[in-house]
Amino acid sequence: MLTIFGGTTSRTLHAHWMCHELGLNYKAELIGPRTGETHTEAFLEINPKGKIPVLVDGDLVLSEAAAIITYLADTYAEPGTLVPTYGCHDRARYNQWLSFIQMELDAHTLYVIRKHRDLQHLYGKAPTAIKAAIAGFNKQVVVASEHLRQNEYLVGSNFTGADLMLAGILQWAKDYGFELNATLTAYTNSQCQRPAFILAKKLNESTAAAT
Ligand SMILES: N[C@@H](CCC(=O)N[C@@H](CS)C(=O)NCC(=O)O)C(=O)O
Repeated sequence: MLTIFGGTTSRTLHAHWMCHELGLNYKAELIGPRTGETHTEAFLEINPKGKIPVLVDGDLVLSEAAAIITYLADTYAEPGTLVPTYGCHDRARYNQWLSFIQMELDAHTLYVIRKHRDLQHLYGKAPTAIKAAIAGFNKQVVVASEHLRQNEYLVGSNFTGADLMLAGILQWAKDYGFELNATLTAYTNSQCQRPAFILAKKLNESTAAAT
């Protein structure tokens, strides 16, 4: 039985969303961040990072949202759907978008805002870093917007894990008060109407442990 650990956050939503796109029968262990649940002895044995999401599929234990969604699509999707097949240019472009989304729109920007504004009681206040993070996000997101002005999807002519990650991140940005332009708003609204997103979001938010 496949299990996904983690609920309530944008990154855990990515993992649940991909499971729902694939119609997988899986177990959702909706543990939340900063609840103590990610630092129990049992969970640290699964993921010593003490972080969610984590996927367990037989002998495989995988953390990192981008790696999880890509593994799921590689393993359980019809070849060439949800993730481009290995060895083609679209696969390289898919990897490029995933790295870009994780680094430029998450780690360097939204996550800095999360840590030093929303969680400043844990990580400290850093107004200059927040200012730079907001500017950085606004600058980098234009790259995605320009691409989507001319293309329906990030890679090729179908929805892939890259769209799943970007739409999830843009939702997070909206929740943080970023104003998305018309292209990004239409794109996000369209991806978030997918039945798999609606089901996964409901599941991801269904724990009382939201922080
Ligand atoms: N690079 C990881 C980041 C995972 C991460 O930071 N997860 C946060 C929640 S979104 C977490 O588990 N925090 C645990 C805690 O602080 O207890 C990914 O993309 O999956």
